[in-house]
Amino acid sequence: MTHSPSPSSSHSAVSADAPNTLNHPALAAQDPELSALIGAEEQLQADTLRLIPSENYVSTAVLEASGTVLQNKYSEGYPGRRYYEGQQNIDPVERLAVARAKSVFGVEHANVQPYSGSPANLAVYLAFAEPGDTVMGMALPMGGHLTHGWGVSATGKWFRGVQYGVRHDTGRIDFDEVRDLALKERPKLIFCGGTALPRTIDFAAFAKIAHEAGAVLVADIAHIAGLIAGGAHPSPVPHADVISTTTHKTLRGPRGAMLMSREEHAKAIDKAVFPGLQGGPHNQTTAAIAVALHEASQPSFRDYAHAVVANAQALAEALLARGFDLVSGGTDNHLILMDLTPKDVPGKVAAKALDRAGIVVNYNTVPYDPRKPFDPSGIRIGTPSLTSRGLGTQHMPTVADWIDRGVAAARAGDEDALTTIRSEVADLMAAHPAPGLPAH
Ligand code: DSN
Repeated sequence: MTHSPSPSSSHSAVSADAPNTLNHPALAAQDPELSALIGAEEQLQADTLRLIPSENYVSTAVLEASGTVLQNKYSEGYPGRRYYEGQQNIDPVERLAVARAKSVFGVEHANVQPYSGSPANLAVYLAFAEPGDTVMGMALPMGGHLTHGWGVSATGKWFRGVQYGVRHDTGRIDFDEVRDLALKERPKLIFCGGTALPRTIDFAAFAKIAHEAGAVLVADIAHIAGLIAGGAHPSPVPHADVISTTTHKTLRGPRGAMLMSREEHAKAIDKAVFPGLQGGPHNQTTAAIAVALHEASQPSFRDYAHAVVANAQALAEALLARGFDLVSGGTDNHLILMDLTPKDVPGKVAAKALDRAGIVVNYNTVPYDPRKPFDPSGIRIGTPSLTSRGLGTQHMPTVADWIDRGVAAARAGDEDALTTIRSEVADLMAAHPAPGLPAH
């Protein structure tokens, strides 16, 4: 049996000029200004090649669950232990989401209430550390996340963050360096994972170091949760003490987050999320997480996760063939980090030009970047969204060609070339409608 890697879509043609308002008639009638903006965003998402690796297209079912009357209900507490009455339907919704998270990831405990990735990570600090404690994570410019103890974040201000990176020559983590730092600094928490890591995370190696240093290992799998659910990346279970993830990236759910662990940490995590950090959970998001987890448990999602990686690797090869410098030389997952220095174009200039060409990426620092974060040397791209539209490895040379021509046009200031690419992109996108977008 074959399975389509794309979730079901009711979408058909996407080429109308006027913003769509038919999908939300009440909003269109009551607030045409806002309705037009949403319609324009639907059109933009339909027509452009979205390469930001932390974005995706959710299914119509996930969108529907997000926009329900569950929005109207307060539910502080946990199923069976709420501070408000009227939880007859909310408790089963949250129990369903929790059960599905436990089943998809093979964990003993799941908390589906964190509002997003940063609050989820902050709850981990609250559960396992005291202000002023030392915590360790990958430095932001090396591919880590703000909440892994980086200085400008609350986690770097209220805790003492010590940071590891990747090697200059390989672009990969040096586990001897991580071990030396951990044994010297004895952090309470060690975070692995990040936002710009193109390579497989060796959870076992991190666990060995954390164990030796007496630290709690936190695997932040926000970027790769869908790949793990689909068997396209090794799982942090049973290596990590705590697993933190957002639900809206490769997992293809609503904007939300989860914390998972063994049973021994369940109480500490739950207490930290509520009442430690948050008030009432966003029940409409909990429901949509449950839907996404149901989708992630289907055989077609395995195909999707593997197709995301195959597409990223095919795209990396095609970019290397066009002379691009990829951090670490390629990718094992959904993400590619490109240093544009040899192309003589700053990352931000390239990102803005590609945006005008209908190719949406983000500018990004590369390890040891001599430029500033707001004007860095690189761009970051990924394949979760295009794979959700059903694009396959056969399309990746075309995508690489557009990026190549777009970067060259950015260097030359050739707006006509960008306009030509934009129309080629729109043609391919029209042939591969995105999930969740209404017919225009
Ligand atoms: N903003 C997310 C990303 O783009 O990777 C990380 O929080």
